[in-house]
Amino acid sequence: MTIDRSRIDEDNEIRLAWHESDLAHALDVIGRAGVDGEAVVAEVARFSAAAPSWAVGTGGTRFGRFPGGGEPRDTIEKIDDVAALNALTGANRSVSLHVPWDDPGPGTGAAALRRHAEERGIAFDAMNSNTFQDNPSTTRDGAVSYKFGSLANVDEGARRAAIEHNHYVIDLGVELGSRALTVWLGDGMNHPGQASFRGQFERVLDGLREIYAHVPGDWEMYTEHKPYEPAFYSSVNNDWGTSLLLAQGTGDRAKCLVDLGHHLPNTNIEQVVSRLAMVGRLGGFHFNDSKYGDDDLTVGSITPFQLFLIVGELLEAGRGHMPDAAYMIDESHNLKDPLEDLIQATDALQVALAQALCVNRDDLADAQSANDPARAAEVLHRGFRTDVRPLVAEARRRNGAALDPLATYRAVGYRASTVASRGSDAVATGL
Ligand code: RM4
Ligand code: MN
Ligand code: MN
Repeated sequence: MTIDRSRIDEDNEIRLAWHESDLAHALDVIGRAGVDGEAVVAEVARFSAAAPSWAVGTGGTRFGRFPGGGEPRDTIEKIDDVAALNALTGANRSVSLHVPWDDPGPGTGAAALRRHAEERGIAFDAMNSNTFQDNPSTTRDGAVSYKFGSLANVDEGARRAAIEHNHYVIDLGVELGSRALTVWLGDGMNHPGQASFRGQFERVLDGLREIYAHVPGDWEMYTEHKPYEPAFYSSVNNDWGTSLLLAQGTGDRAKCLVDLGHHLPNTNIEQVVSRLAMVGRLGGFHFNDSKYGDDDLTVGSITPFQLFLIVGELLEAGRGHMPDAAYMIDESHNLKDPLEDLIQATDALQVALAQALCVNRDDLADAQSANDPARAAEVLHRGFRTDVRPLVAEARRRNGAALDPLATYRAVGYRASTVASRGSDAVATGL
């Protein structure tokens, strides 16, 4: 199941005349701010964010899940959905797998996955291991349990199984052509006094070192922090400081991954990004938005100004370009069609990037040197309030994708066709 390029071109054709006049106007406006519009379009066109395999299906909460039908039934079909998404956005050129949810098993499964992805033009982004659930294949058929933690567990058998699982995920990633491993742990405490803070940290660090020893020389390993959930009193890797300690204690290619929903309320995430980039330890990003906690809502839907500032810090770190990092969208689509939500998330990311690129950084630096916060605010807001949508549409068009991806997605009837082929009760595996 794919979306033909010709169908996208056909739909673009209807919008082309208006697009061209909108684009000419936008280029004019930002040119007056001393920003090179062509460079903005080129940088947006270069950007890509991986789609997670677990987000092409409906998400849910612990109170329920309301799947919409036609969801991918296996990893091959998940790759098909990511390819369809990428055909429309031109900016989701890779998929991030979660193991064991996406484990192709022994034999030729991995090679078949890789071939299928190559045929669809999709690469494999960072691999995700899972030791926050008990799965027969990660717990030695139930001989151990992660109930009291994985790498932090006082039970040596559980720690060993968790390390071996991560080694397995790395080996699978090598077969697929991935270049990174993301380790997010559910380890922590639900009750004060349940364990030793220090003991848990030391055991996690030891475990990460053993996992890292298995990571190929051209790979990176990311530690992803999160303040709470599933552990509600304390997480072992609870904040960026701990994540940095773990990375620094592990090795040069151990870096930190920032998930935008994994911060306590009011955390200045753009400052966190600046700090980690400053010390060369910013390795990965999970984009989403939130109002209260790890809500996994649509990127840019609640705090677009914060997203703009975060992307601005990334550009600062990359001297005007998005630095090399594993960018991924980590959302849970509880109400929207997952692909529609991913289309909107990708668009929001591209919009934030274009807005941040529309900030005249020289003007900002001048305002900063002059201790002129009013002028600095003007410069920032000029970028943020620019209607960059024609520039983003143009970047998509140049990538052979859709001017208006949501409208085209609906026009081509992709979901109706997956419901027809996969069934109205097809539900994706995962969370
Ligand atoms: C976690 C975290 C991880 C993701 C899981 C499914 O909250 O964000 O990145 O792998 O959810
Ligand atoms: Mn995440
Ligand atoms: Mn999360």
